[in-house]
Parts: sequence; C-alpha cells; structure tokens
Amino acid sequence: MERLRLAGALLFLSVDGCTRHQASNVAPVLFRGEVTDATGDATTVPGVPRPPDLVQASVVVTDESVVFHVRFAPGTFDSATTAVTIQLDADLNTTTGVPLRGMGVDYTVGLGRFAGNRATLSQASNGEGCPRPAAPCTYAVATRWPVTFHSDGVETAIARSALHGFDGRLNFRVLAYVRPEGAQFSTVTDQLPDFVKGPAPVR
Ligand SMILES: [Ca+2]
Ligand SMILES: [Ca+2]
Repeated sequence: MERLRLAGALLFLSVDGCTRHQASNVAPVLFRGEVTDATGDATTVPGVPRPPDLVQASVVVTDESVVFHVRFAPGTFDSATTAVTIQLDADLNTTTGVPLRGMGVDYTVGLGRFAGNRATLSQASNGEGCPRPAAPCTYAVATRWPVTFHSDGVETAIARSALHGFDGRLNFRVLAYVRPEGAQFSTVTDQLPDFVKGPAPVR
C-alpha cells in the first residue's frame, strides 16, 4: 500500500514537472478567467436525449493569443450537432457592441455546428435591422481560427490582435445550442454563467 502511494506521488510529481516544463515554453499568462456551471441543468429538448450541458469555461490571455476552452458534462457534447457561442465584451464598455444582459458584446466566437472545423470570430455589426446610429444588433464573421475538439468540449486560440479595443481584460458568457432534426430553430440548452448572474470576468 505504501509503495502504491509512493508510486502515485512520483507520478504526480512527474506530471506536474512536465506541465511546468511545457508552461515555461509558452508565453506567460497575463489575464485569465474560469467559470463553472452545474451539471444536469441543461434545458430539456424534445428529440435530444442528452442536451448540451456546459460545466466549465476558461479564457487565457497572453501577449499573443486568447485561448478559449469550453467543457461539457460527459456525453452531452457532439461537435456535429452542438453549437457554442462565446459572447465577448472585449472593451468592458456596455455602450459599445450589441447590448445583451449586462454586456456590450463586441465579438462572438462560434464553435461546433455552424462553424464547422474552424472557430469563427464575428464582430458586432449594424445590419439592415439596426442602421447607425442605433446600437449594433447583429454580427458579421471577421476571421476564422483553428479549433480542437475533445470528447467533452472544444478549444480555440485567437490572435490577440484580432480583437480591437482589447487590453487583455474582458467579460464573457458561453451559450450552448442544439437543433433537433427537422426543427426550424436552435434551442439554447445552457448558459455559463447562468443568465441570472452577471457575465464572467477575465482579469
Ligand atoms: Ca450546466
Ligand atoms: Ca463593448
């Protein structure tokens, strides 16, 4: 038993050492934010046995990049059917961007269904329904970025320079959607943080 415990400790040290070694090769983290959400609180959707259930999201900002990582409860994420939108108030100014629940959303990051095998970075836009000087009410795809899918989630790295008016701090909220076969519209199944809470900070 003691030997097993020791082996476990050595394994832990070795993994930890590896992590530190890797970390020393990448740009230092300047700002970060991480939020968790309850498991089992996804909205029930007819025809969808296991609706997308968000459990964690993190944003890590370095000099060069902004890395987004979104995780789901086991068995509730399918990159072919789950759509993810990350709303960003990138200038921490509620009067710029699309006004939404305590944020002025300047950008959205789209992942999964609708975005395909890339992440889409879309910018708040004055569409036909909201000509200037009204506040923007829609988004236009600006750039696309590599994405990595895991069995329980998805991550992407976006160049920091792609976000204008961004000093490294932001507020964000993650929405997960699913569209049942034959349905006309997607349904939001979970939000992180929940709508009753404020957006998540990256500081
Ligand atoms: Ca959840
Ligand atoms: Ca804003």
